[in-house]
Parts: sequence; structure tokens; C-alpha cells
Amino acid sequence: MSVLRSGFLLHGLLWLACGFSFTPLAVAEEPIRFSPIVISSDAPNQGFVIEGDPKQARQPIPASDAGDFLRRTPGFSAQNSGGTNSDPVLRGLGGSRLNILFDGGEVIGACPSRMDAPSSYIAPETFDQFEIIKGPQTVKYGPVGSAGTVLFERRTPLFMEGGVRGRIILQGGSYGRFGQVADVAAGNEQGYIRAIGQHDRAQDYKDGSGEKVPSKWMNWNGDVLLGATPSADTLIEIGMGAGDGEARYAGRNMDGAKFERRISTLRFEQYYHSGALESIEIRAYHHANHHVMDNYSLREPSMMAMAMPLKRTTTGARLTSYWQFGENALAAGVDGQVSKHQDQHQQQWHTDMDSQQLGYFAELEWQLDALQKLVAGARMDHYGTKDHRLMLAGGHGGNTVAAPNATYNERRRENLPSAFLRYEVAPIAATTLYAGVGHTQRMPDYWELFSPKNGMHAGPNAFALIKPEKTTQLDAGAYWQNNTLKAWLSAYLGRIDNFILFTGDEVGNVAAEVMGAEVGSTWQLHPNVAVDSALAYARGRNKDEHKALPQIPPLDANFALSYEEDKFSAGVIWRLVDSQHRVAHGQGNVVGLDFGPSRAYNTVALNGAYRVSSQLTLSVGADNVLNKTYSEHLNKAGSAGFGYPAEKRFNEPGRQFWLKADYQF
Ligand SMILES: [Cu+2]
Repeated sequence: MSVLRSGFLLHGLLWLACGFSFTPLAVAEEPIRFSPIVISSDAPNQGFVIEGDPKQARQPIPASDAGDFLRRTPGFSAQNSGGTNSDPVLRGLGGSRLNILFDGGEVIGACPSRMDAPSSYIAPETFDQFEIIKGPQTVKYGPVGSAGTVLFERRTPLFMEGGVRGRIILQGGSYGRFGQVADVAAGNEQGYIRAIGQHDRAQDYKDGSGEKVPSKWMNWNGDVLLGATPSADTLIEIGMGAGDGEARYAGRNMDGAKFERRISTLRFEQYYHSGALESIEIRAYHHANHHVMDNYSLREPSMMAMAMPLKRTTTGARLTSYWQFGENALAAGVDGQVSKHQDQHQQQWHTDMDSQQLGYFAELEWQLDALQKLVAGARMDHYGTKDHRLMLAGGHGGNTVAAPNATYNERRRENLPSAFLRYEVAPIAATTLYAGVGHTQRMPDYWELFSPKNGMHAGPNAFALIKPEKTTQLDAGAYWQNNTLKAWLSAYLGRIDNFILFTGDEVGNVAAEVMGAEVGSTWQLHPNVAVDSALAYARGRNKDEHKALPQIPPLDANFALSYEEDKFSAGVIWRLVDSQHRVAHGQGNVVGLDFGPSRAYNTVALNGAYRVSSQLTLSVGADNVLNKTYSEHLNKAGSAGFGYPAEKRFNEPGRQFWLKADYQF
């Protein structure tokens, strides 16, 4: 029994030291505060790593998907198209610049307009842990996310003796919101079986002026995990899952009628107790996504009724070995992936793209002395992408006249390196400073190579034309904590060569610069009263065209005052967002283009929570209490199909109420 415990205790340490975050070099002796019951904004546990329990209550209203979940974190925002399936953006950079992993694997959507961003397939409350690593400061998770890496992980705690445990969440709110999550596991020393089911839905919401915004959505997910622990140091887990959903989009000319996913995963972990090799981890996954968008099942068609079915399958694996040499830790491994995209003509499925990636990496944590360490990593990726399109039919699935494809049957190959180096120091107790530099080269993704219209009018084809994007970024920050105050800062300055930029439906490479910071604090001004603040600012410049980079969110600040007793908490959150005048009209990415400046706004939200027992917590909230009418800067222009005038943003929800019951057994 104790051996079993030690194996997984060891894993817990690895999880902290290697797998996810780098443990702070020094920590204050006492936590300054109980974990708040309702989270106002997720603060980093160090400058650039944020982690937490995605099942915990957060304001505003429980997130509809991972995009909605992430956009509440300082530094994040999202390109919004309606009530759900927004595409998350970190520091103004989204799409494939943000590497989002679903239980160790990449889920790549099928929609050529990214209606089904990876985050749209992730129901946060069905996961145990999320982790955000800002900047190109790790090389362990597949192709490096140049803006950052986000991990949603399930980690089933082992059963030391036979038993059953679980968690049931019920949540409801304004505009027909009603969601359920059930997560039940049974097992003993030899293994476990775990079933996780989720269903959630909402009707169209109304903005602060009482106008209905087309935004109705529904999603469900079901997953089963079977784990075996044949010895104290071995874990084998297989997982199977499925899900589907639908979404009406105020900001698109078609709605998402199907977001079907099928997933199989395999996880193997082996721990060793002698020698330098500590453990080996293997993760394998197969994701099959079937997406349909149409203009008739969730709206009255304003033109000829049409539907577009699409499929994507992605299969991959990663092997990581963890080593310990004295005080120094090394993680080294290899990962790879094959992916295929299909669309449908005359009821027949046709492959338009297939791609492969193979990479190998090593990341070293070198403890210089008790107070200083260096972390360095490097990886190399080999990519191949094949163009199967005989004819080009225009970008975004438009029905423009088809033209012969000059790159039919061609395969592009790229070998792209990435590396980073970071120095961390704890000059005084409970303080960490870090500074790092990272470089990563990103293969253009499906949306950049296949969705643009380049090549339609005898112009150069995006598939042949677009160069890999090269990001070089300095990341620096600080984390400081004493018994009553915690403060943190993470800042960055980056240069992006061959930044992949959409101008209308066409795409090109430009030189760009990005810079910004997130800063925040928690002040426990009384044993029961805390003040949280967070502020995020991002700025981007297109050096070639001497103007702003598009789709950069404005300054966003968040202040929260909370009162907590042992069983009860109440809070008020004031969010202030500045106007954004740095825009690049008609430019952006496949999801959205800038169409003008946006106005400043502020909203107030209230929450309360009560721990009925150690098992049951109730929380309630009211968002946008003052019923303001406002829209976010990153917003698809409202669809003409719903009567929105050209280039008019659709609004965010007016006042809404929610209630969440969280029961653990
Ligand atoms: Cu779509």
C-alpha cells in the first residue's frame, strides 16, 4: 500500500516539478487566504503558469466551453461569434499560436472558418485540472504554442481501498441555461472505472437593451476511463468518449448544427526507484470530429438553404522520459501526429488535406544553487502537409467559380526548430523573479494554407506562398507574497517574423512586434476581506505596413472585493475595459477581421456562496447587474442573415443570474 502511495506521490511531485509547472523556489510559510469559493479571476501561481480546478465556481456564469472558460483569465480574450464556441486569444494571438491539449492530445477542428475551435470540444467541468503556460517557455507539449500552451487534464486519484466517489454539478441561469455534470469513479487497489457525463444548454440571450441576440446553444459529452495499476509503479488507462453540440451564431452567416467528436486515448506510466530514470509516460490519442454547418436548422434561411459537412481525424502519441541527476531534472521525448481533413461534394467524402508532424525534445531544469535555477529546452519538428484539392473553390467554403489548383498533389515539407532558456531566482523569501527568451517556428495551419482565397484569380496559392511564422520572445516577471499580500507580473516583448496575417479572404506574411503585460494582486486587508485586482494589456504592430496588428484586445482590468467566513462568502467584481482604437481595418485571421474601433465599458457582478456541508457547495451570481449594453472588441460583425447592418457588433448579455450546486461524495 505504501509503495503504491509512494509511486503516485512521486507522480504528484513530477507533475509539479516536470510535467506542469516549476515549483517556486521559496514559498511563504502560511497561505494568505483560503481558496475563494467563487473565483473572480485566475491568478498565476508564478509569473507565467496558471493552474486550477476547472470545476470550481467562477464568475461570470459557468462557462459554455473552454474558449468561454479561458477568456475570463487575465491576458485572455476570445473571438466571439455568439453564445458559445468563441475562439480563445492570449495576448492578442489565437488560432494555432495557442496550443490547447485535450488529455494530452490535440483536437483539431474540421470547420474551414474555425467554428469548431479546439476549445469548443472541451467541456471544462469534465476535467480535473487546467494549466496555462504563457509564452514559448516549454517544449514538451507538441508543436510549441508561440503565444502559450493550455492543458486540460483528467487525473483520476487512485483508490487505496475499494470504493466509489464522484461529483455532481447542477447549474442553471437566465435565458434557459441548464447544465448537469456527473463524474463518478469506482475502483480498488488494482484499478478504476470512471464515467463522466455532461449536458448543458442555453436559449438566445438578451442584451442590456432587451434585444434578443441569436446565440442559442447546446452541448453534451460522455467519457469513460478504465485504469489498471498492475503494480504500485504502473498505470495503464484507456479512455473512450463522444460528444456533440449545436450553436446559433449572431456573428456568422451559418450556424453550427453538428459538433460530433469520438475520442480514444491510451495512457501508460511507469515509475522507477533506482537510477537516474524516474519515469516514463506514454500518451496516445485518436480524435474524429464531424462538423456540419448550415443556414436552415437554427435560423430562417435568408438565401438558398445550404449545409456543409466536414470531417477531421487526428491521431498522435507522445513518449516522455523523466530523469533526475542530483538536483537537476531532465524531460526528454518524442511526439508525432497524423491528421486528415475531408469535405463533401455530391454526397461523397473527399480528402482535401493530410498532414504529419514528428518532433523530439529535451527540457532541462538545472538547479544552480538553493536560490537560482536555469530551465532550458529545445525541440525539432518535421512537418509535411499535402494538398489534395484538384480545383480551388474559393476561401471559407464560398461558392465562387472553381479554378484549377496549381499545387494539386504537392506535399510541403518543413523542418522547424524551437528553443527557450529561462533564469529563475528567489532573491528574498517568497519572491521569484524570472526572465526567459524563447524562439519557435510555427508551421502554417490548415486555416492559413487551405481557407484563404489566394490562388483563385491566378494569384499565388496560399499553400505554396505562406512561410512558417517565427516568434522570438522575451518573457519576464515577478511573483511576491507575504502574509497579507500577493502580487505578480508577467511581461513580454516579442518579434514575429513572417506573421501570418489575413487581409479579407487573402493571407500573407508580415513582420510584427508584440508587447504587453499582465499584472495582479491579492490583498487580505482583514482576515475575512480580500481585494483582488488584475490588469492585462497587449499591443501589436505590423512593421511592414506601419500600423497596428489586428484583433488585439484593449486594456482590461478587474477588481474584486470579497468577504469570507468559514461557510459563507460574498463578492463584488468590477470589470473595466478600455476602448480600442488601434485597429487594422479588414485585417485579422480566419475567424475575424477588424472592422473599427470599439467603445469602453464597465460591468459589475455579484456573487455569493455557501458551503452547506463538506460535500455540498451552493453558489449564486448576478452578472452585468447594471444591465449595460456593450460589446467586446473581438467580435464577429453581426450576420446580415439576422438583420444586423454591415460591420455592426452584436452585444453581450444583459443582466443575468445563475445558480450552481456542486456535490462531492
Ligand atoms: Cu463551420
